[in-house]
Amino acid sequence: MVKSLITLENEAKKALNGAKNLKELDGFFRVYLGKKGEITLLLKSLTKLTAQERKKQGKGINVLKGKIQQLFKDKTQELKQEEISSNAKGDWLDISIPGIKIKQGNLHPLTQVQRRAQDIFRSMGFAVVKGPEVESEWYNFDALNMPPDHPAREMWDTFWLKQKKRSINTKENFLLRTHTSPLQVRYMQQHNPPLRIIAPGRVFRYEATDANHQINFYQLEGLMIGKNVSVANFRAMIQEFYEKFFSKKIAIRLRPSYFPFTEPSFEVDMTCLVCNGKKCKSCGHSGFMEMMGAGMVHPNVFRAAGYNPKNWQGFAFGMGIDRLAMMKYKVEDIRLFYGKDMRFLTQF
Ligand code: FA5
Repeated sequence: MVKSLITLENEAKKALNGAKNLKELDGFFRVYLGKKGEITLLLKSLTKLTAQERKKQGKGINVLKGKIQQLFKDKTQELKQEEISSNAKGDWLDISIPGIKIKQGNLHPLTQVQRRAQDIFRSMGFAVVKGPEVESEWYNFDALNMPPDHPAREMWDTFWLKQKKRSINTKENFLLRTHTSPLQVRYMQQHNPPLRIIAPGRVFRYEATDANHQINFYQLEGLMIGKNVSVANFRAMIQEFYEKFFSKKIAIRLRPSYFPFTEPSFEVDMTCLVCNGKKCKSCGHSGFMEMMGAGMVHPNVFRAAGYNPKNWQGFAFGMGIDRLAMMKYKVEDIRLFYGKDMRFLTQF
């Protein structure tokens, strides 16, 4: 052994006493206790000795190592304490510490989709209007050509509201609106044609949920009335809307359908973008997603709103905003939008 253990101990103690701060203490650790430190190397060199020698020398070195480690620990504590009290005295500020990141929220994907759709319709000359979610039976059904005994009422599974005490003036029933179509009559009663409006909002249906049905979802109603507004205008307008919304060519189809408040009536489907038409659970294994109901406004709806159906004509449509969001973001299941999983909701 080149240095005696006593010399090494004295040297180490001197170096330890001389350390003025934690950085110097780090240096001390490297020289004596680190991987290539003197004490560590001494221990490693024991392998070259005979078993008897190793036992004799090893004990001494381990005792020394223990002593120096303890002294190192004490010194570290002492210097840390000193550093804390000197920082407090000197109003010290470490400007290199990274700041606390402020978490920024984001709009719900359905809100984003609704706003984007509104912007596109605004650019096409449509005004945005809103209406009540608790609606009267008259606006939700009667005014839309569905008197109380009309079988078409069955098309919408309805949440009726119980009224404990009716006011004297109203014999009306109320419900959670099943669609945004009541806004057609509400708006026409207050405004003269020609007109172009959209009415986005929440609607409610008492039905079972699945991959593309919710009990509470969002629709965007559209209404355009003029002297010569036709189905061709509707077809062109909706095609343009989809192309602006998806920023690419979209295949749509108009399917004959029935709504009491439009004649003729149709549903608009588009190729399912979740599976690109290959048929998946989101599109009910059809390759197409039903996006909206539409048609030419029925004369009885004009009458309910106080318009003369001989003078005016136009189209109306009601598109599902959730379905639009499913297609835009390729979301397989509508229910994900209503869950509380922030990992899902914050990625849009
Ligand atoms: C209606 O609600 C009509 N008021 C639409 C309309 C307006 C027709 C104006 C004619 C003129 P429907 O029930 O089909 O129609 O719903 C319209 C759209 O809402 C559907 O095409 C679909 O995109 C969406 N939708 C319907 N039910 C649900 C549901 N349970 N969950 C999510 N979206 C739905």
